[in-house]
Amino acid sequence: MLQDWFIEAKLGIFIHWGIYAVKPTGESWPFFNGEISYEDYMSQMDGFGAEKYDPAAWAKLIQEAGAQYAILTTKHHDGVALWDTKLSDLNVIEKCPAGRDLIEPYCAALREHDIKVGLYFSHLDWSHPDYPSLPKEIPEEDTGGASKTNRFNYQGKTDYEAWSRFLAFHRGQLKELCTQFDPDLLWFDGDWDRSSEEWKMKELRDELHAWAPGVVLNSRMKAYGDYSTPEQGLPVLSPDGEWEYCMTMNDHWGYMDSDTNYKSLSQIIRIFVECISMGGKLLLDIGPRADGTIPEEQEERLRGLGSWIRKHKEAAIESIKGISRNHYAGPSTLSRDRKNLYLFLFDLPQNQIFLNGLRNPIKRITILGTKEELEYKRMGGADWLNIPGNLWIDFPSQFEIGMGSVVKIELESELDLFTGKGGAVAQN
Ligand code: FHN
Repeated sequence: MLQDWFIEAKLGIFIHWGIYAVKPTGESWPFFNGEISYEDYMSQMDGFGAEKYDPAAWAKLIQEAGAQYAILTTKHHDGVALWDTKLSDLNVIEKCPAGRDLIEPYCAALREHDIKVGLYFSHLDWSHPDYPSLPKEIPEEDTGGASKTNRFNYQGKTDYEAWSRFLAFHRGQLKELCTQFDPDLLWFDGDWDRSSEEWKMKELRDELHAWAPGVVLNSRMKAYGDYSTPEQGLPVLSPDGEWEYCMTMNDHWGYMDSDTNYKSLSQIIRIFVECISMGGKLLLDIGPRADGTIPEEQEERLRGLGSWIRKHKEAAIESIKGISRNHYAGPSTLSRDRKNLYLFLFDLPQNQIFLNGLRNPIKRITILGTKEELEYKRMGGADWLNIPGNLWIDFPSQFEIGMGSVVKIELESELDLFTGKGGAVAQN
């Protein structure tokens, strides 16, 4: 169920960590798509040692990034559990040099740093013998030389005896996660294969709340989640209700040494601001190496984002969604009491900053984090119709191009905007 901490949160850190970081191959999909054989993919278990895993350092970095919560993969579609599950020997304790539970220390470290604990769990499990799958011939040219029959692609009818055994396993692992780690949030994935009825999602919601009272559930439980999870494509319009946009820093969720296509810090800040201006939050992904270290490019971006957030905290974290882009042609937020309006500037204005439809008298306009006051002038308007003029704001002398500056407009009263179609318009 939704909690105040989640509604007020603005930034989460997503962590995709698993055996797929060893070669690396990318998470689960390479064997599903026949790019490599299942055996080849799973051989990575021999190299997953978590030798330098330092959850306290992770938690400190997540805190320095300015995040309020984090989500760690406990089991991706490959079925390899990062905790000591008693329901399968496919886990990093029994099959990997890591040889220990990796989830409990993550949860403890986050809690020591006042970061809410999120656990990712894949409903589907491409390693489980009872997960419904029927052999499907895939054309040689589509397999890249891998085995012609990919037992992970299933078509047609499900064996419902196997399915009920799988559901018992699915529930059993979720009960382990809930009762052993008491997560604040469960981030589900992989519900697409079966219907809500086949997953028994309605019953699952009740079971989860019995095992972890108050736990927040993401949308990937068919219709039984608490919030939307748009992924990789930044929404243009705000999804209904609470939502969180999840995004990679480069093009891979898990560690991929060859992937240097990183978004710049300025781009990440801009995407973060676009999310919060629409009332959403950003779940920014990192992919640690098999030894538990975090790629320097990712650590650098997390620290840079945190530094920017600390400088603009009242506009970025202690705020609510902003105003329509019909009023200001850019992202904005409001203070919770609606008496401060924050306009985010990422591009150098050619002349002045333009705001339309603001009725409030203004106390002053400054650049957040500086003492610089900006000159402004209200022009036009139709007082007899209570239609305010336009506000023209001189842009700041010191302007940090790209990293996002914030114009703070302190109002004499709660925000009052004109939202009509104008005054005495000509009647057709
Ligand atoms: O298939 C997964 C994918 O590997 C990755 O974990 C993303 C993260 O949101 N979720 C699924 C694709 O939507």
